[in-house]
Amino acid sequence: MKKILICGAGGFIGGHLVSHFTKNTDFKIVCADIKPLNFWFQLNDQLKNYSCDLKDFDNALEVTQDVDYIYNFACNMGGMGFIENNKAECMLSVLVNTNLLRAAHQNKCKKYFFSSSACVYNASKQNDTFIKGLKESDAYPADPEDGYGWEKLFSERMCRHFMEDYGIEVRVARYHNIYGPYGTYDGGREKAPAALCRKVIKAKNNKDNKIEVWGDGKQTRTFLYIDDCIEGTLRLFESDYSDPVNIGSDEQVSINQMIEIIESISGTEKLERIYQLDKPKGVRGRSSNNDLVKKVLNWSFKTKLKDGLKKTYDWIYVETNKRGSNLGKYTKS
Ligand code: GDC
Repeated sequence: MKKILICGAGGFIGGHLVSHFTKNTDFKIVCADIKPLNFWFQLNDQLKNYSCDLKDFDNALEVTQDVDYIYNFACNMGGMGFIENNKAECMLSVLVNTNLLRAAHQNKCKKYFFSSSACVYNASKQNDTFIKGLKESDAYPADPEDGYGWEKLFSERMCRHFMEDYGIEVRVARYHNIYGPYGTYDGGREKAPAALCRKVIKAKNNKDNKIEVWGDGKQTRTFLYIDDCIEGTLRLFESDYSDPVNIGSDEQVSINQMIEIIESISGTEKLERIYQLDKPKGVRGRSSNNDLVKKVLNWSFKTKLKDGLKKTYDWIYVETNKRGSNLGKYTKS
């Protein structure tokens, strides 16, 4: 039986992948995450679960023992509020990926998946709202998001060189703002879909009729629902395509448009928007070009933003109304 290691298994995407594999597979699954086990979003206590820091090479060596395939989602990350204010912490994730690649080589693992990000793309191509989708080649000449984006771009290249020099098969996905249930929705690391669902729920519960929005709300993004992300990730892993590829939706919306969708899901009146121009905004416009992923993986997203947001909103609604929930509260790096 082949053995798969999922690093970052206590986080959002890693947790969903573990859940997928435990329902649908004959593989033996091993999980690792820096967080204490009680902070994992989806913990399966039937599996071997390591709570350890992969910035330490000895830990990387231990968790990769007898492993055939590795999925690496482990990094210090979050939405704009986190990555803009924690650049050194984000860049230190380079140690996780580097240690895992070295350990994979030493322990003769066969295939390695790296979760990269749309934050690798050249900033000058993202200065307008409603831009054309970013093609994979738009990562160069390099001018990625400061801190977090540089780490992702560097680690992509580290993967490539481990493949060229040591023969480890690598797969690299550039994720475009993945959202859905069992992810962070408060505490400072949350991305816009979860943050705005939480804010609308709070406004509704408190009947205060207004929400705070970072920036002027005209900035655009594409958001990919977690189930589509997992499907694209699996398809990429099984493919023979080893260069980085976008895993994203191309349903580009402004933040204001996303708020309208969330308002209609919540059944509230139009809320007054307090635009906070001094908050972290990131690039002005970002969208995924999906020509390459369609060609090499025959993959496309299926979930419309309004449908994915409904599932996300409903989950956050229940979570925020639960007492004593720890979900989304993990802030230690
Ligand atoms: O945080 P994020 O989802 O990350 O923000 C998208 C836009 O939404 C930003 O312009 C932000 O200012 C705006 N925004 C408005 N209100 C709020 O309450 C809010 N909270 C948040 N968080 N944002 C708000 C992300 C990275 C990820 C990942 C993806 C890949 O950048 O943070 O780590 O790599 O990109 O696509 P975003 O899309 O800028």
